[in-house]
Amino acid sequence: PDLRTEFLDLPLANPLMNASGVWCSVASQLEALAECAAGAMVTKSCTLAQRDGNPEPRYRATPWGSINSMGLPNEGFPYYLNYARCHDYERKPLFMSLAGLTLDDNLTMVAELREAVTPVIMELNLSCPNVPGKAQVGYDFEAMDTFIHEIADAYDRPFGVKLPPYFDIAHFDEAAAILNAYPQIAFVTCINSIGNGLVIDPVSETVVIRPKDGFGGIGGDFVLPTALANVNAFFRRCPDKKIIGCGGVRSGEQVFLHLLAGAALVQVGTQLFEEGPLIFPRLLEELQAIMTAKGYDRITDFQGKLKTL
Ligand code: RRO
Repeated sequence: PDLRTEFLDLPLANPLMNASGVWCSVASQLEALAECAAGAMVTKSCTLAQRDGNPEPRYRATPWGSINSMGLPNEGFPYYLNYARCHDYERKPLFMSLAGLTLDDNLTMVAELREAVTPVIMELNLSCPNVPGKAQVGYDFEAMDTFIHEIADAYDRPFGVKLPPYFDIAHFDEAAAILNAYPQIAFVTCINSIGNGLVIDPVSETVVIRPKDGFGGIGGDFVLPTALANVNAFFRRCPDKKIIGCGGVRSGEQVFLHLLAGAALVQVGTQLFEEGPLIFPRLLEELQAIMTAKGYDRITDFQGKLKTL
């Protein structure tokens, strides 16, 4: 089967990429992603200035997924912009995730990105759950509309937004209506981690990460049905936008499910953290095996073709 695909008129070898935050914080990791089998890649969400993030331990995997409260540790916007300037775009597209602590910080970064001579694609993170004292913009629809309005005014290229998971049909409707008012929003990435879960170790009777009394964003197997629901909800509601799926991918089967639900590209977070970039050739082989068994020759044969009863 042929795994080649397109995104915003760019050709990709396949629809896989990392989820922002995993394996993309420093140049050595970004270079590994550039060389690996993934069809595209994204940088760690950045702020204007470098940040150390929250105290460790701040990530823990369990057999069913992960919890993290990293707190936006990153090398700062200029570092990732510098990587973006050197990236080999012939090899694969590069996305740059922005997560400024304020709207003004985002506007400053966007103004620089606009002037930068690089085809990097912006993914605006509206859903970081882990900065103490900062509510997620994606859960405050008025703030989200204002944010997007100002960014769209300041940025003259197509861009995307990374959303938190929603759990109510009314919220899917409201979020989609806001996004649909901005033709410049070319894609929507669903989902960020399910915010503020709590993993408890029954033996030690303690939480497993230090920040925020143990509360953190949940990823991995736990989040797959929520991720698929959000992908499909926005796929149905935003016909003029692309959806990037993220959440609960550990084998080719979950990649297949995201594509079926309407994802154009599929990101891998928790399981990439656990396996490293060699996960990508494995996922691609597993996806191809599923396609072969089903008689599908290319991704468009089933992408977005989820059946209802
Ligand atoms: O750095 C983090 O704590 C973090 C971010 Br910015 C995010 O968007 N999602 C997440 O699970 N962790």
